[in-house]
Amino acid sequence: MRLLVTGGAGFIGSNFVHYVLSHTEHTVTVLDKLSYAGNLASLDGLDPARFRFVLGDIQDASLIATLTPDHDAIVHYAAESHNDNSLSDPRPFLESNIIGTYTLLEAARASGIRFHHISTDEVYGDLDLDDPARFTENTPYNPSSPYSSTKASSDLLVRAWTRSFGVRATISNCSNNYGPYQHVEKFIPRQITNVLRGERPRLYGTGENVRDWIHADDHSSAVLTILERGVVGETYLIGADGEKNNRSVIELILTQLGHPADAYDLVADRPGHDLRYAIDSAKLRTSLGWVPRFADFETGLADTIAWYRNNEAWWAPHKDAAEARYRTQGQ
Ligand code: NAD
Ligand code: TDX
Repeated sequence: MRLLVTGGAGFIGSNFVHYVLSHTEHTVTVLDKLSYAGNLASLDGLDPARFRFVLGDIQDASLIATLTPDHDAIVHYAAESHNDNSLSDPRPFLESNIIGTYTLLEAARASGIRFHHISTDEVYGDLDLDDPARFTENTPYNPSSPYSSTKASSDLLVRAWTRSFGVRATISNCSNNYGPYQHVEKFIPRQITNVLRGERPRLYGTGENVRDWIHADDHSSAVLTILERGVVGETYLIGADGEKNNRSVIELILTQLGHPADAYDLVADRPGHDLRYAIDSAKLRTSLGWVPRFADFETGLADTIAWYRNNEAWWAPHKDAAEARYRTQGQ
């Protein structure tokens, strides 16, 4: 396949591009506007015979119309992705996540190419800590933040364009990713790079909030599976049974880096902070035979810590700006 990957200079998109080029024969064009979260250095070293980069915005319909004839599928990662930013300035989230997705759907409709939409478990809202239920494809939408409500909006647009206009689309909703190339504003890279710089990790509220962690490579293999074998019109949840509360993740990072497990600070909680996410990925595993490879979070986390230790030149230029934003929020 010839894949047009939007947002391929971001965290999960760049991991997907590396994964596709090393595990398949597909070719990749990345379309990315290089927002503060996009980084061309995340795409260094790729084979120019199978990879090219196009600078541009997913809201630019005429640019996208020039790209669709040369591709078989759009894999749509581009989005404003950080909940905290969506609380301080929601507008870019509406523009990129809703209007951007609409623009790409219109391009898929006009050209007839396959469309895969990358979304999040946050569209389902949150669960109580002791709730035995996990999210499934049938859980009602109930997003909490400006970010998750724009992702929910984009999912609904994809469903409508499939039903009303016959766009050949699939959707995946994945849990929290970790791995290399994640922006230092996000939880795990923020804490790792704080400790590497001699600063204390910052835990929101009491740290009891639970996230369901999956390695970015497992997310990539799941998306590839859906692209190659998924049924058009279907939604698939992606998760790897990785539930952990935030406090235990910070304690693991500190101990893996040789510090006392309690050497962190409690800071102001995120307004509207979702308590717990948990994914039941039985449909993807049963119907498409997908299995995650990174079963052990502690090993995956150790690899990720090693990556940040060895790639300071990648993250250091962005660290001060991210921390300056957090300081204005008391976090
Ligand atoms: P990211 O913020 O690291 O990267 C987003 C990329 O999209 C950046 O390269 C940015 O430049 C680009 N982009 C943003 N707006 C654009 C626009 N209008 N036009 C062109 N490019 C644009 O995000 P991420 O964490 O890699 O998330 C990627 C996707 O995966 C998002 O759709 C997100 O909702 C989804 N997702 C993320 C997670 C997670 O844990 N990070 C989990 C589930 C789903
Ligand atoms: O410094 C911090 N301290 C802290 O306790 C930060 C940055 C976060 N947190 C908490 C908030 C969350 O409970 O850690 C948890 C994870 O925070 P984020 O990395 O901001 O992720 P989250 O809000 O869970 O959303 C992520 O997963 C779902 C991605 O950013 C989304 O794009 C994806 O849809």
